[in-house]
Amino acid sequence: MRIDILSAVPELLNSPFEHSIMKRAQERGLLNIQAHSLRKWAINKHGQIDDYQYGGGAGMVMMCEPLANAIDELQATHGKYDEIIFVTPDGKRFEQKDANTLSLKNSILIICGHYKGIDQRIRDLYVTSEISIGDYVLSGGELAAAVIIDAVGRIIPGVLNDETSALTDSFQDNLLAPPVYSRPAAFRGLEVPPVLLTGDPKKVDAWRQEQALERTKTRRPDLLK
Ligand code: 6GU
Repeated sequence: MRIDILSAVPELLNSPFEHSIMKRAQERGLLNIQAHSLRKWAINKHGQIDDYQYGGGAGMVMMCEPLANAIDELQATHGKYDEIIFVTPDGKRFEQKDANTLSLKNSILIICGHYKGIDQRIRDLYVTSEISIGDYVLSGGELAAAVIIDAVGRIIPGVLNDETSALTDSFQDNLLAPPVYSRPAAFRGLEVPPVLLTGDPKKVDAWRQEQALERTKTRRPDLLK
């Protein structure tokens, strides 16, 4: 999968994909992530990409031309994107099922907004999906883009070593994950639940299922409806 990102601050995206699972996905050729500076398509020598908003009011708006020229050039070079995503707090809230759907695409462009957002006409003309990562406001879309790319990248087939492990994540079956333990069997007076030491996979599975349900009931009852 190819993922391009358009950003006024691409430096924010330097580290998130250089470690651990995202690094492996790229090394295996399963994921190609490229962050592009919008300033490359600035309207003048000063690097201008934003301007005052019509109608007045505080906050700058990211202009049409830099974004349109950037998208046109990227699509002329790499082909049409399957999705052009704008990350914005007024978008539809991102959930595991959205990550699952995106993980099957061949190419995605993510536009990161800053300031008051981007000119509405770019949303009308180019954007195919508008995504928020939760009900709070970030200072820019870059961290949201990184969250989405991580959630999508790790479930691309072949990225995780243990193919089953993504299936037991919290949310894949609308249940939170059960508690996990490692050595030692006793730590500061707390013991690992004896069922996990029985070596009986049926009992272990039943216990995990019950714990997952219990956690979900107390922490996220909305998931059970
Ligand atoms: Cl996608 N962008 C910004 N700026 N803030 C957010 C967000 C996105 N999702 C939640 N808050």
